[in-house]
Amino acid sequence: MDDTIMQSSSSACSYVDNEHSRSIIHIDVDCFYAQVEMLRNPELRAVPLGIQQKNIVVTSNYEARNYGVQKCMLVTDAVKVCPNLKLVSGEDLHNYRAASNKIFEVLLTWKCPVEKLGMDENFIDVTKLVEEKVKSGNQTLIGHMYNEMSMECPCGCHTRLKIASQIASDMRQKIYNDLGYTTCAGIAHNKLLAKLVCPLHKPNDQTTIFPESAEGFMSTLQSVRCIPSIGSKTTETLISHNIISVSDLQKASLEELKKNFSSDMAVRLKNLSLGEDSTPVKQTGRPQSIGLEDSFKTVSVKSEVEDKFSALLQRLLVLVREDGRIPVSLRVTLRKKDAKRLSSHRESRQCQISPSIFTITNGTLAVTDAGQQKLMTIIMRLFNKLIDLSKPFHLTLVGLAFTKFQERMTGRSSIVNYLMNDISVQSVLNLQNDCDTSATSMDYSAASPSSSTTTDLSDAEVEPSPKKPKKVNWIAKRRCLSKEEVASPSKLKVGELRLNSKELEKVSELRLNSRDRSLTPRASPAKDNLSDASDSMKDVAEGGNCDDCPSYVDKEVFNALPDEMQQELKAMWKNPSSSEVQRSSPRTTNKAKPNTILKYFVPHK
Ligand code: TTP
Ligand code: MG
Repeated sequence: MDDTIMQSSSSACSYVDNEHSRSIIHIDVDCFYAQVEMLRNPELRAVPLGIQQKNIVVTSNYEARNYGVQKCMLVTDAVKVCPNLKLVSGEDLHNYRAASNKIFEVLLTWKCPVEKLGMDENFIDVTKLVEEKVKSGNQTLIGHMYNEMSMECPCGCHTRLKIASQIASDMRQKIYNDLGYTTCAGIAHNKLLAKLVCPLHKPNDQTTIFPESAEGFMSTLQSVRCIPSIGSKTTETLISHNIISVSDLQKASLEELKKNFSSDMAVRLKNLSLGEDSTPVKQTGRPQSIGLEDSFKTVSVKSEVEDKFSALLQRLLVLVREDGRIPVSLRVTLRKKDAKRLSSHRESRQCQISPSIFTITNGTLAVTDAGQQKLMTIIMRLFNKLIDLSKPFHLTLVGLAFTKFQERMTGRSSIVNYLMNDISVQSVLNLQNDCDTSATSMDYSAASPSSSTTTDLSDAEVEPSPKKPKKVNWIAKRRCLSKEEVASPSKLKVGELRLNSKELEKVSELRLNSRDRSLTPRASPAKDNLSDASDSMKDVAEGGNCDDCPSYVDKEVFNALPDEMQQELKAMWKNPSSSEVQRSSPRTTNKAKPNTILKYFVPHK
């Protein structure tokens, strides 16, 4: 290698020399919704296809794109450019979500960190895998390379990225073989570049970019908005300072940027403009919330809102069943139109819900009709808090989301595993939760600015958390159990999912103040979702058909329990009234009952 090249290449790599160590792949499914529909109905493959949501074609197959049908085109315009466009409704996201999860699962088989981004995109950090393969010898790049003229970099990143391109190709091939979807991939040493080069050769192809091409590639982007982490507000600020293209941003001095942004933000903007991005690929876990939203022109009548929520709830329950976790918090979101100001804004309210609304039958999460009715009552109660019904209102969106979940018990230390046969199990505490009291599944009152599987990801404003009742805080702390406590369930004091009397008092007041009861003609004031747990006590106590042991209890397992616990249980089953949690007169009872083993039992509905 001659000196000039050496100098040039080392200077090209100097600014982030050690940052070339990673190999990142970004995979995006081609015309995702359209492919899902084409796989379901192969006849659609041969025709130009548009996927319609409301009056918009959210995506189209490549056949339709040849006619000029673009993503997010109005249906009327799409039909003009392609009169024989076949339109299929894409409003039910169920199949898309299922396909998205399957693709994610295929990618997980490489045992590298996979970060899901939206429905049809994933980042995969294949750095370690590349390290293993680098010795194997084959360094042929697969697919396209951005800027064939790039010079060799001494850190070895070219070799690594070439190997990453082979892995990307294998991944795309497996997604196609196993599931039938064609995809595009971008390969780079960071997420920003991998994502940005991914669509350069569409469909069904892949592109690799080497680090020294980063700055040049970024300068081709016409708008700063093309950079994924630059949002509309930042774009506005930049434009107001005449920084429009990425090239403008590259030329802007750090000092100039610092005048309008925080120091960190200014540096980040500058780095992004040069194609530098050190953000890690974060392994995607299960969503923190599962939500759905429905937007429309205007709804101003309560019964219509109720219908919208009811329809959303039905769909949401399907998602929750697929997810399998038991929701313990529900959020309602509204977008209100302010006719005077010609603007709209979002407002949300959330509250805890009793896990006993959900049942588990044969391992599947379900909700009875009564449970659904309870959920609707809660939803409309939250709605009533958000809307002053004495005045006219205009809504353009309603949203529902389950925002916190209880993991289902499978661990050996579960009391359920000691006591239950294969029956419906609800309201079971997970003794194996993490001990982060700030955000455990017990911390019901904290609003989580969480992401979700669906449109809930959008710019929903999360309402400030309602103040945590001290009791709940205490409960959350109690959830940090020592190993000994877990091993010896009789010592546990965690069965406090129920509200104490004061809280029950608040609940009944809330109920009395509730402006709408039309949804729950059968629900008596003393019995709503928040007092289910105490109902459960009763159910357990009444459930037995023998003196000592209710029928649903596995006697063999019961016999294996410590004596002390057996005695406690027997005594309580014999004398149910002693175990009934204070629900008969919530307004007059102030003392919390001591913890009892029966608190671990849940109703079998
Ligand atoms: P994209 O990946 O942006 O689009 P696409 O996969 O349909 O097409 P491409 O080949 O260009 O990648 O979005 C993924 C899916 O998200 C898309 O199939 C439909 C849906 N979608 C919306 O619901 N609303 C939108 O505004 C856009 C852009 C997409
Ligand atoms: Mg796509």
